[in-house]
Amino acid sequence: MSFFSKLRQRLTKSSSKLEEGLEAIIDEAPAPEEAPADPPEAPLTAPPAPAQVAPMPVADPTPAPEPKAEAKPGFLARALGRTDTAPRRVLDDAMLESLEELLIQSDMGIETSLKVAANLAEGRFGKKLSTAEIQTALAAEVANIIEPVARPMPLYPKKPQVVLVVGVNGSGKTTTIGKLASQFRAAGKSVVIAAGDTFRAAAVEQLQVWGERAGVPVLTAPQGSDPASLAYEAMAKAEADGADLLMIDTAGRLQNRSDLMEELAKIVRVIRKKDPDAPHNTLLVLDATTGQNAVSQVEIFQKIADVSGLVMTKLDGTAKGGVLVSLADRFGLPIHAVGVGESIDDLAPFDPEEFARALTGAEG
Ligand SMILES: Nc1nc2c(ncn2[C@@H]2O[C@H](COP(=O)(O)OP(=O)(O)O)[C@@H](O)[C@H]2O)c(=O)[nH]1
Ligand SMILES: [Mg+2]
Repeated sequence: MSFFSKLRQRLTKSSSKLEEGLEAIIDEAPAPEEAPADPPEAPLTAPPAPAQVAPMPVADPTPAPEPKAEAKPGFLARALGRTDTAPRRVLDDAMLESLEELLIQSDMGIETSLKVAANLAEGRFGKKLSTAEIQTALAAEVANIIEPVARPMPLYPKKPQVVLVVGVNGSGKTTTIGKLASQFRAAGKSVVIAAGDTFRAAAVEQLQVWGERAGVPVLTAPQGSDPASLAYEAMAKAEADGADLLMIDTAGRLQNRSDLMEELAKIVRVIRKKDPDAPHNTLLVLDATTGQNAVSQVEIFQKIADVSGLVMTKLDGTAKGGVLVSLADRFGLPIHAVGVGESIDDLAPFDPEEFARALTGAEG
């Protein structure tokens, strides 16, 4: 299976949440379908007050199972390619507000959600839209925001190129290093890994497994020992081996921020003794399932490390994929890759168009 279809498949939690939300919004359309179809063309007689437009005894709108029945013709029609029969709703202020809420719920953040909704409304306000049309428009707006930050991790000719990997515990640093190492290896690069999370024995073992898989040497140090001296040794080994890349794993103990800051600063200090330009990349790994919490993680890590780019993991199985859009909009940091699973191939370059379509469930 191509990675693209895999991305789409893995992002279904986010896209189906958005799609269901959109269908619900369309279904909520004020009822007067029979009445004059186009309000602007209403007769010259005094228009009635629109207040009592839908006096039907509306059932509790949220958990009712029936609305599915109404949504079905639209779905079937779309499946048959008859998009013209899909349910539609006029984009008005109320609908726009519902859209904004839906985007906020998908973890896009308030500012970004308002911006995306406003841009979407431009040129469409007052028009009748179907779910599929909104999905396509949303995908285009999302792509606009994420396009400028979608950049692969820059590779410099310098050997070894040092990649420092930071992020909170459990965000996916070690796994991402394993995936990156094996992908670089497959691309013919030689790699050395430093298991700089000396705090957790499990992290070291985990890296050794990845290293074996990828055929990459993993330098380790006893639990609790100084990660900076390990980094220094690893730098020496990478130089001696003529390795293209040195990837340094780190601990993510944010509970003690000043300790972590000191630890990272020390690692940077010692590797700069060997190369004043190192680290050439400082990757911040973020877990998509933490949703908007990722925003504060970026703020914190920008203070304690010179973050040069982001990797977002665990986009599979979360309905919070929208957070990536909000990060792109807010920080403008390059997003190099996305993680969509636990195995070696589950790290993909960040393709903005594909991501936007997968996130929104838009066709194309
Ligand atoms: N589903 C999924 N799990 C991931 C992904 N990346 C990492 N994980 C899992 O998240 C957990 C924590 O990852 P780890 O690399 O140990 O995080 P670290 O503490 O930052 O080094 C592990 O169980 C990984 O298998 C991903 O993209 N998708
Ligand atoms: Mg780890």
